[in-house]
Amino acid sequence: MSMFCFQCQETLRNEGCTQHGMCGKSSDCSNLMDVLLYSVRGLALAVELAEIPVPDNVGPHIERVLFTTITNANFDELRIESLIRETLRMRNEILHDYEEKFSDRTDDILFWNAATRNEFLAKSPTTSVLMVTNPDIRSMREMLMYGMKGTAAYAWHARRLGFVNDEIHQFLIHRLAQTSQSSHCTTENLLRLLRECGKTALSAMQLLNAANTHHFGEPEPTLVRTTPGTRPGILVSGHDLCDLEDLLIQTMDVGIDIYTHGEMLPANAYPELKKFPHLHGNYGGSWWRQNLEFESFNGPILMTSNCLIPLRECYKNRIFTTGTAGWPGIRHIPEPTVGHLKDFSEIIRLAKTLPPPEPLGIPADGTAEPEYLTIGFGFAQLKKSSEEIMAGLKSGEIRQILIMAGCDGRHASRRYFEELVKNVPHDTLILTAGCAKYRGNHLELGSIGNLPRFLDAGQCNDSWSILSFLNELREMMNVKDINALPVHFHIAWYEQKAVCVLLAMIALGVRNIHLGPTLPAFCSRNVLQYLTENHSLRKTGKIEEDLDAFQNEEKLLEKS
Ligand code: SF4
Ligand code: SF3
Repeated sequence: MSMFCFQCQETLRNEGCTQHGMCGKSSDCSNLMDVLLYSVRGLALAVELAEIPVPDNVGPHIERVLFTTITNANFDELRIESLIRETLRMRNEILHDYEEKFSDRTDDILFWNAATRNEFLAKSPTTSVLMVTNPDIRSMREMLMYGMKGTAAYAWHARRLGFVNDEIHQFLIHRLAQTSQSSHCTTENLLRLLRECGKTALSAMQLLNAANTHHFGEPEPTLVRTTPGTRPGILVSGHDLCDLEDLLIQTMDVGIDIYTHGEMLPANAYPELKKFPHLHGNYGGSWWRQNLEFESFNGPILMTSNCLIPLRECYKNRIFTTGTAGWPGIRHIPEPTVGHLKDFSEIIRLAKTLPPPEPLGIPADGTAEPEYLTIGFGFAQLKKSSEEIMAGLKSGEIRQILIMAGCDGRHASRRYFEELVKNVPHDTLILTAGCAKYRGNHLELGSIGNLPRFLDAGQCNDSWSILSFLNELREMMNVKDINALPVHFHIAWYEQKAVCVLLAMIALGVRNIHLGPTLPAFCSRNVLQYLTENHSLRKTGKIEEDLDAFQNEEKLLEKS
């Protein structure tokens, strides 16, 4: 069966995946996701038309659905099918309870029903992205959907820690409802909604930062060990710090160590997580290296969110998913009942029977010194360093700041970001967040004064820390906006959380963002032109030419 998906950077020929996903998603899975998103728009429209407060179960459900359809989160068709059923059930309940509000409506999105996989698949052609025939409207509507997916993912993690912002799920519901109706999908309205989405994305990142720092303390500069120990281990990947904490509690004094992978690396900087002596350190690099690194880890692996890639036989029997992550046939750790921890006992039992991890890329004879990564420059720490950074900028010791953040990916073209970090002048301070950090965090980049030159703010959602710090710096330096600071933005994007962060940056008025390694396939020519003309967004260029800008550009600090 054919499909259409163009939501991520690795989409086929930078146009769209049409037979199967380059990510490993089957066409059926992709088509079921289209139906799921259609169902969730219908649910949102039912809530709007019923003119009721958002029912308690609907807000979290919508977040879960949007997060589940993010690239590399969930490949399990049975889970997608059951989410469709659950969504239709919730919608039908509202239709039933507030029948009078729908008496004059005939919309398919409100009244269609189905129960079986075959019926869902039969429905899918009418729910495809391609049903919107105007390429500009399709482009903006999808960009909005991707921004909402990222926003929902961040809100989901915050909710798990008890932090909820009603305005975020109100936004998601209103906008899903609106964009289910073509009358609302005008250029003007969609542009407005995209700006609104950027602001909501910022709120979601701020909420998650509040949730994380409230529970786990402010991240602090930390050297994270990257060489494994001698005890069996469990490797935790994805973004969910709450899952990591539950696992750390359940593995106290049982003779095994816990390691982070990919986007879980920043967990090592939070005081309430690093206090566990068996949080040993980090193993490996960013998400796409899992098929190279999971084999030699030897122990169980827990995926708490994206990015999951097609599994290799050698670790298939020791990988688990939880939260919104899923893979067909792989054991999934369910949500706990209220007041309980997630039950990771099956993973722990398995870990005890398996050998310890093997070192990666260093001599295996145990003679090598442990290697470390430096992390822990979230907002509070950046703020603490702001006087020093301002003084450096004023004295010329720091000439400029490079923001190299976003996602990593497998294509060779991503070496651009590594080359950039390696070759920018030595008086450039580099700030990073998201898994793009793995393009620079292994390099010896030295320091400026007391500060490492490469400052890692954390996960992709911690881009909020970078943006808030720049705003702080702007105020301290008395310049009128962030664009007047000597800052260069080179953003690596891959999936929809990066789209959410990009919309947040645009909403803040950031200009001259270099986005790469390609521009999104979901942006039509006119939408790209709009972004170029109004926000000076551009594609990352040839590395030599882009580096020239660092040598030549003497940015004047405009006094406000
Ligand atoms: Fe293709 Fe990306 Fe969609 Fe996967 S998520 S099907 S790689 S566009
Ligand atoms: Fe990475 Fe998947 Fe985007 Fe959280 S984990 S930034 S790609």
